[in-house]
Amino acid sequence: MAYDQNNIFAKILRGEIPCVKVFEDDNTLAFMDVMPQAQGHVLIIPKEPAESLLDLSAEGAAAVIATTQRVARAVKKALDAPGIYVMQLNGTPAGQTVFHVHFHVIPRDVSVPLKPHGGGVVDAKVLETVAVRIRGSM
Ligand code: DGP
Repeated sequence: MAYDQNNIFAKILRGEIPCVKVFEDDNTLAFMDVMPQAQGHVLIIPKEPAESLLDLSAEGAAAVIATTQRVARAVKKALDAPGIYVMQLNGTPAGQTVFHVHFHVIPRDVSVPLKPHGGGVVDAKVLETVAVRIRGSM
């Protein structure tokens, strides 16, 4: 399948729809997931157009994993998370719903059940209160 330039993350990268940004550099962007599975759920994407990890260049993969590690450390610190779940889905059968490759960073605490994937939408103002703490820990 050809990369769809109109997928939602391509629109976010072009600034056509808003996101609550956590981090950006020349090759990657990190922003709050609007359907968080836990408080502090962040998505990390390469700027390179690639549907899945299997389509991404080695350079793009290196850049996105470096930012994922950086964000994971910041999320752990900001939210005092006992554990960090890193999730990455490729293809509809694996559960991928947005076809621009992305990594999920999700804080985990055994006493807090993980919310469903693609569940309820959280207001940007609420996400911003968490993002501010994560940005301050980077
Ligand atoms: P996946 O199923 O792995 O492709 O995850 C897609 C994630 O993207 C899912 O957790 C919900 C999130 N998401 C969907 N639409 C938007 C959006 O418009 N903005 C943001 N920030 N996240 C979105």
